[in-house]
Amino acid sequence: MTSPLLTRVLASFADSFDAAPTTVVHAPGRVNLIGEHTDYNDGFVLPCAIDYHTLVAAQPLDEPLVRVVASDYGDQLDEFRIDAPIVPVTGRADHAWINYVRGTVKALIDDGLVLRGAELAVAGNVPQGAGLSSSAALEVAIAQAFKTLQDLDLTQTRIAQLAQIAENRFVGCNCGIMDQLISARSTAGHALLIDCRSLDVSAVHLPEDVAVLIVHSRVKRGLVDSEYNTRRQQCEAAAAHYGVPALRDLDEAGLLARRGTLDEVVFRRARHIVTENQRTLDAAQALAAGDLKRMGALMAASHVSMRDDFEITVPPIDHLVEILQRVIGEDGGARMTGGGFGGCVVALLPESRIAAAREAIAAQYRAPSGEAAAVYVCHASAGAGPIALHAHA
Ligand code: GAF
Repeated sequence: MTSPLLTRVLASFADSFDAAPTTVVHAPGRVNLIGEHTDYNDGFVLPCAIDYHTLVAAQPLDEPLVRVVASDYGDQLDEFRIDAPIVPVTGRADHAWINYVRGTVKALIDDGLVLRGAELAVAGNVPQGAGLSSSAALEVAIAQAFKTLQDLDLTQTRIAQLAQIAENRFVGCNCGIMDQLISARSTAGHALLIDCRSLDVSAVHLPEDVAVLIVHSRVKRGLVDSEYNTRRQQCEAAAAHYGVPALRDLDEAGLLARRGTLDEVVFRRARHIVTENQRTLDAAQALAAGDLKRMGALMAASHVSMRDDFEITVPPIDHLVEILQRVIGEDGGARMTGGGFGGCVVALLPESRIAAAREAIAAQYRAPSGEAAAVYVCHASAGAGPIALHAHA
């Protein structure tokens, strides 16, 4: 956690509410190491939280009112009652952040929690629009703020579920549970193998001296919403064809044996999910064993599957992955990460290769807009929770 961010959220709170907060909480963004689009198929994912966060500074209010100020949006202020129906704001793109807050508060109330009013200041440094889950971090941070303020009986898993409900039902994005769950439950220094059906998690230690590199392609994730929903529908159609509750319940033998008249495109979508689930389980083992060669091979296969079967990569992203794979060789791996159609590439590589990776990207990559890629060296961060203010004074 960077203290400039803490300074900023405290200043925003003080300027807006003329007081010091009683509580500050954080929730991290995430990068997914492997297991793409498997979460809404009840499958497996292996993300880690990153050391880029959303902070919420908070104090309770006696009125049934939430007042929230967003430091990242010029200290825009939103105010809404919690004893009346909470409705989305529409029509202004620069107000989009408000619906993540309102949606999360509504999800908490709809879940039966008795909320008090609160004043909140929000500040974050998770790169926005990059596919690093800045929105999940905001939702989880808001839920965490109420949990901490009121000492609510709310597990971290329930926080993730309510944040997902906010995103699905209030914001209108039909995402799975991965982003919210890793933000709420991660362990520092570890990736998390998540079973998206049972929501069981197991922490997988990241090998020492291995860096998590995130490279933002600067390709805007233009088609992500419509194409994301299409992929979901295709996966559901495939599950219905095979007569299983979700593609999680299918293995490669079943996929081939019972293919029948299944449409070719839908078959390839299903093949990505079935093979990606197995790769994710294998990757958790490889990582735990420190076998970066195997991990790199699994990441490479994941990328090919996303490119050819799920068709969610774009040429600049494929190019970035190739550049990184050449630098890394057999000492790690690289693949696109996140929903697709732009956004970021993730690489695992020895720390000693970071400089070479940066040089290769600078020399060989430009986005179609002419922009250079942005490179972030990340450390696996702890999940959402309160910040001990005195430690940062
Ligand atoms: C987005 C979604 F929000 C996640 O739930 C997940 O499906 C991911 O795309 C693809 O793996 O981040």
